[in-house]
Amino acid sequence: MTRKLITAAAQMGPIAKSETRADAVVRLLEMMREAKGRGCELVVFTELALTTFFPRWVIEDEAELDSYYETEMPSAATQPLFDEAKRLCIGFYLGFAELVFENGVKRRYNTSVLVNPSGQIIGKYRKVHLPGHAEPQPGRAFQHLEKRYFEPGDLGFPVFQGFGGTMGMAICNDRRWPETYRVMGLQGVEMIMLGYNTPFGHVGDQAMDSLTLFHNHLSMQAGAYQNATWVVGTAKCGNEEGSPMGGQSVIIAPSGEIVAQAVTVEDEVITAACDMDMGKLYKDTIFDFAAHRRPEHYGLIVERTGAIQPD
Ligand code: CDT
Repeated sequence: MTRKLITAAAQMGPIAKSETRADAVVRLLEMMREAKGRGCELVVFTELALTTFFPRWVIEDEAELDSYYETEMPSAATQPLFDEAKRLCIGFYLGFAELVFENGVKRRYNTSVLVNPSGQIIGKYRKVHLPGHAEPQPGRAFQHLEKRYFEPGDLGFPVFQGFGGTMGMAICNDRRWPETYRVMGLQGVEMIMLGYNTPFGHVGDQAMDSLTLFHNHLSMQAGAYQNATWVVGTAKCGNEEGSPMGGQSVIIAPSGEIVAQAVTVEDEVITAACDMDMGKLYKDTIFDFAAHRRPEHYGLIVERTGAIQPD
């Protein structure tokens, strides 16, 4: 019996600064219902799906900054997502800014949760690879202050049993780092879900900026293939408060092939029937880690070349 998981990536167009949580949730609910209508059991929303991408601005006022974060999940504003998921019997991945007090210390994370079709949170991930900078950079039309507004996640890259498989989460910039996929690959991950907000022009180098969409797919397709896993990448995109962001949300098979791709930079649901057994073909052959990986030799190579020691 094959394990088919019909999955949606629910891409979001821009969220204006003036839009409320309730406005965003209405859009997410609409896409959740569309996904269910197409037979999906799982819908993958984007990174920071409840607000505009606020790290583009310097926000000095703490109360204003706090207003972009969730202090509880679910909250009154997000409860409708959980209720509708339960009613429709569909799970979801949701990215949001998280504010918690730990031992009296205020902590901020860029977080995602995985919710099962009963409306219960079965997994939580906090973004590890925070891009951009902590201090505003002069001359930029838009900042990228994730290092100012978040601290690196402290939960590692765990995997979760759910949806008939082994599920993992990542967030945006994580997708560019092979370690993200490999740490979950070593735990047998079968589907990695991730959301992203990727502004054009963030590097300031024309040649690299023109490759933004290519690098988006390149990293996710490589991560999928090299770890024999499905990857679902969901964008927030379009022109958000004057900052254009890349779309092209995708569902990628363990072969590295794109099986579904968004064609707009607006709210758009794409779906695929993901065979969760497909990764086994690769895990048992070309990427049989036990048979072919040689971690004991990586250190020797590093020592001989005088490069840095492996972790
Ligand atoms: N949200 C996020 O991580 N965005 C980054 C932008 C590039 S770094 C300024 C990304 O990797 O897509």
